[in-house]
Amino acid sequence: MLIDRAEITVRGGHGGAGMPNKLKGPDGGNGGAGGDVYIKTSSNINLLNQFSEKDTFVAENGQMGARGNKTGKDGRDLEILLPVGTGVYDKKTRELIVEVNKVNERILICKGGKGGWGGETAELGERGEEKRLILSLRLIADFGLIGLPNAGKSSLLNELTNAKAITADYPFTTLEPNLGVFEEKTIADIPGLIEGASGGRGLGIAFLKHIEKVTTLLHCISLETKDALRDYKTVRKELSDFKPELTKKPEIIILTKTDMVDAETIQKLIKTLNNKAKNIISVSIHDFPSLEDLKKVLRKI
Ligand SMILES: Nc1nc2c(ncn2[C@@H]2O[C@H](COP(=O)(O)OP(=O)(O)OP(=O)(O)O)[C@@H](O)[C@H]2O)c(=O)[nH]1
Ligand SMILES: [Mg+2]
Repeated sequence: MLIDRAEITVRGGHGGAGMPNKLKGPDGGNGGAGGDVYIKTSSNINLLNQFSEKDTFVAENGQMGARGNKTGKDGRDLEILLPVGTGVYDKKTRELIVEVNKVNERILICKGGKGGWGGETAELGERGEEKRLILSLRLIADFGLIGLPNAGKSSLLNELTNAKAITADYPFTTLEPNLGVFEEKTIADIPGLIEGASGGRGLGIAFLKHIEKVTTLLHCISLETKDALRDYKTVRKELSDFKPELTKKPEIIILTKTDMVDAETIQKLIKTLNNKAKNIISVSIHDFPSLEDLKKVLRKI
């Protein structure tokens, strides 16, 4: 199951206390600094799963100063792995701290506390900074398969990529987005949308956010339908009700299951939809050449 939202608490290490002087002479060392907390970014989209078991992360404290003017050891930094596409929000202020979009970045999230001075006026170390974070993942993909339930989205993902998404002859087979890779481009298979999804119907809006970072929409319409234009408009309306910007993305209409209808019907439908998208293509997972044609179109984008 893809977990795309989590809450965690992170804290830098506390600074170590300074060592007071002994009566005889000035020999109390400073405390060491507490470790910082960093985010390290990764391409593994399943990383938010780790937080269902553990949700508090604390860097190491600095050590206390010692006699002989010895500074205490600094605490070790802590790294938390997060998938690219994660927005990191401060729960208290509700502000976006950072949105991670590149793999292998290291971003400071909480500073560790400074160590206290040792000596005559020896002090305690500073406390490490603490934050409650909301993590919200939106998949980043070159293509996003969208459409009504049962349109054949997951079946196409499986044909185009190495993914092994479950497909079945009933609506809402896909409950979580699936990802696959087609010649170095990522394709996301988004769960089926129905009328009212943006208002919470069906699987609701939980996964609509995953369309936000998709570059090109692959809008699947099953030729089993009685009214392809209506199906098309239903999905487009949900996109625009959720966020109008989604409808500005480049779109390819894919008429699926061509093996279920005759060629004349397909041609008629293509005409009806012609003014809706520049690219309309028809495929069947049982028709190899049609899949090759689809791949050619995807390669050009
Ligand atoms: N005849 C035929 N059946 C197809 C074709 N593509 C998919 N199907 C069947 O249609 C049904 C639905 O396919 P899925 O790929 O699960 O559809 P989906 O759009 O992912 O559905 P949801 O996950 O529920 O939104 C399955 O029984 C598939 O085997 C096709 O080209 N021809
Ligand atoms: Mg599916």
